[in-house]
Amino acid sequence: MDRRSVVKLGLAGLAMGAVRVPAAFAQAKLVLKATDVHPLGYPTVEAVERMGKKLAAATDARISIQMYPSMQLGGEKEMIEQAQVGALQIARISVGPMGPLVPELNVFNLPFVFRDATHAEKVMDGPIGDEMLKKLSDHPTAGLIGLCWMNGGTRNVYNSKHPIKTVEDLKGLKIRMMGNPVFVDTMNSLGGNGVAMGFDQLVNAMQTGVVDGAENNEPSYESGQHYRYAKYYSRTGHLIIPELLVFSKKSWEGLSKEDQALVMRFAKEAQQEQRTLWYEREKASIEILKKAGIEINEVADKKQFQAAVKPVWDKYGAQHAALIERIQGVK
Ligand code: GTR
Repeated sequence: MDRRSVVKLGLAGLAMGAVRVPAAFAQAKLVLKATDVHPLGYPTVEAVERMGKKLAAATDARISIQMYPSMQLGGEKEMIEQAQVGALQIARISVGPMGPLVPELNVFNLPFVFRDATHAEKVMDGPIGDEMLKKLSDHPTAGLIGLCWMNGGTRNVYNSKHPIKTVEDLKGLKIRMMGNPVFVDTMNSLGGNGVAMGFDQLVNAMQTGVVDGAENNEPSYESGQHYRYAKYYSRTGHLIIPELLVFSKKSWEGLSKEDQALVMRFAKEAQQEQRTLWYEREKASIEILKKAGIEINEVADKKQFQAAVKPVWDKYGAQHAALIERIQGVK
C-alpha cells in the first residue's frame, strides 16, 4: 500500500470513529474538562480534583483534569448537553435531572425511597448501584458513561416565611425543585407549589421573590449562599438523591482501553473519598449555618409527609415495582 492509500484509509476510518489515535499522537496530552455546579473545596469538586492528580501521577502528566467549578459552564442541564456532544468530558451531576433520560434512575428520585443516608450508600455500593451505572452507560441516546456515585446528603425544605413542621405549613409556598416532573409533583402533593428551575437560577429567583425557597442538603444550602435568602431550614428529609460522575460517551470512545480502565479505577476511589469529605462538610456547613443564626427545626411526624406523596409513588413507581422492592430489601 502506498502512503496515500494509507492516509486515505486512515481518514475513512476516522470518519467512522473506528481508528485509534496513531502511535505518534498517542502520547499527546489529554486534558479532561470537568465541571460541577459547586465551588472549589466542595466535596464533589475536591474528589474530582484529587482524581485528576492521580491520573496525572499515573500517566506522567499525559492525562489531567481541568476543573470548571461554580456553574462556570452553566447548570446541570447545560452540563449534560455539553457532555453529550463531547464539549466537556466529566460532569458531576445529581441523579435528579437524569431521571427523564434514563427511566430506571428515576427510582432514586422518589421521595422517601431510601430509609436514610446509610441505606442509600449500601445501594450505591452494591449490585443495584453497578446495574444503574451500566443502564446509564448502555443507554442508546443518553450519551454518557456512568463512572461512579457520590453522596448527595438528605434534602430538606428551606424558605423565607416560616418553619415547616407539618404538611400544612407548606401551603401556598413556592418552592424551587430540580428540573424533573417527579420533583414538582412531589412538592405539589405535599401542598406547596413546586417550581422547576436550574440550580443556576435559584439565587436570583429567591432574591426577586419568584420562589419563597427551595430544598437541598446543608452543604448546598450553605455554600450556595441560599441561607441568606431563606432562613428557615426544616428537616423534612423527603429526598436522598445519589449523585453521579459521568463521562461524555463521545470522548470515552476516543480513549484507549487502558486509559478508560485508569479513569474508572480512580473514579471508584473518588466515590469513597468523596464520602469522607461529605460528612466533614456536612458538619462544617451546619456550624456555619448556626453561626449565621439559621433556624434549623426537626420534623416530628415524617409519616404525614410520607403519606402525602403516595400519588407520586403511584405515578412514577408502579412501573419499577421490582426494582423498588430490591432497593427496600437492601439492609
Ligand atoms: C445539589 C446537588 C447538585 C444539584 C443541586 C440542585 O445538592 O449536589 O448536583 O442537583 O443540588 O438542587 O440542583
